[in-house]
Amino acid sequence: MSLLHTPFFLKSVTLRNRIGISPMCQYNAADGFAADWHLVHYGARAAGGAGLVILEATAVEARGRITAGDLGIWSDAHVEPLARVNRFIKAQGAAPGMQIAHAGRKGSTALPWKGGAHVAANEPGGWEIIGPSPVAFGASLGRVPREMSLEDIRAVQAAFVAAAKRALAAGVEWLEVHAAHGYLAHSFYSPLSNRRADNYGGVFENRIRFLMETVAGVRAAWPGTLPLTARISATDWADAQGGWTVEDSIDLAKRLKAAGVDLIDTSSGGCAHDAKIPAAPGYQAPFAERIRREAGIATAAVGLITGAAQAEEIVREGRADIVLIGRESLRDPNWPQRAARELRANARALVPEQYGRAW
Ligand code: FNR
Ligand code: 531
Repeated sequence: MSLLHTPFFLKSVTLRNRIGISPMCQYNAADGFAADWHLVHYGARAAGGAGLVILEATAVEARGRITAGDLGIWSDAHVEPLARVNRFIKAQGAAPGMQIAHAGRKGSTALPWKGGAHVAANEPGGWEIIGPSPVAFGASLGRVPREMSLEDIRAVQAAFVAAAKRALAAGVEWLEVHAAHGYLAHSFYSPLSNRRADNYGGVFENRIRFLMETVAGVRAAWPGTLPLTARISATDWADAQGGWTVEDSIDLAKRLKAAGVDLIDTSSGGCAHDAKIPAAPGYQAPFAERIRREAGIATAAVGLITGAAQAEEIVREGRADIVLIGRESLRDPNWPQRAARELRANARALVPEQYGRAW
């Protein structure tokens, strides 16, 4: 009996299986608007049998984008195009999720396939980047963010709250706050990027304050019946340099749980540009396991999960409640169906009627 292919219940949402599609930027939006690519891309993965499809980092304000191609939800006009995608995802039997995000000091960059370099504020497609402190991500990239004032902090937190309300209007049922990969919220809690002397910097409680206040605002705006999750970087992979550690993450997870977060999506890295990350199959699952056990909160495991048996073991061993598939789902949108067949679960149930004869 495949545990990977059993339902997962979180608040009022039921996932048909433990397989989610990890949020992955498509860099294909104009002014933040979802369009045909997003419908086809996310629709195909919902039709492919995933229990949950999490839309990519969706910027809460225009300057919160990584690139000019990022999705956004800073305007009411963004809602209907997103709702069109979410309606299709839901019609396929998957739960529509969304990650709301702010790139902070890692914003204003060229598309990855155009080199991904920083774009200066005064160049076309560039804008001023902001962060907790004037500390560049990767000195070589020469991009020093403007240190955020208290007004900036309040404005960005309000943008996250407004984004949550718009996400609800867009049919999102699973909302994830992006607090990983060196983006704004992570850059506040990591000592590597936060050098502030006010009560948003210094000791642990101060560095997590931006995230905790943002989560409190989002939780209050998001229906209590729907899941609210957070993606964190469990470690900066820079312990020797005084970076954020797994122990920090366990403490943070306990506080996020107390603040009403329902699941921790456990990734890592992104803040120390020169960190040596020992990437290997399922290399981040141990972080999900420790947080799940020691903070007593549901977790998602992500990172080089490509095989059905590998995913099954992560769930069966209680390392995480769900697995998120990233790049493998770009290679094979039908991965959940194939995993079901491999694990002798009901693959046919995951196949659209229109495609039934093929199976
Ligand atoms: C990503 N990743 C990512 N993560 C995130 O939190 N928000 C995002 O929008 C994106 N965007 C993105 C785009 C692309 C093209 C890739 C390849 C990755 C990270 C992704 O969700 C996942 O955590 C990692 O890729 C590791 O999982 P896999 O790909 O090894 O399964
Ligand atoms: C990949 C990445 C994964 C883990 C740590 C740092 C970087 N990124 C992350 C993405 C954008 C593109 C690729 C986001 O989190 C938005």
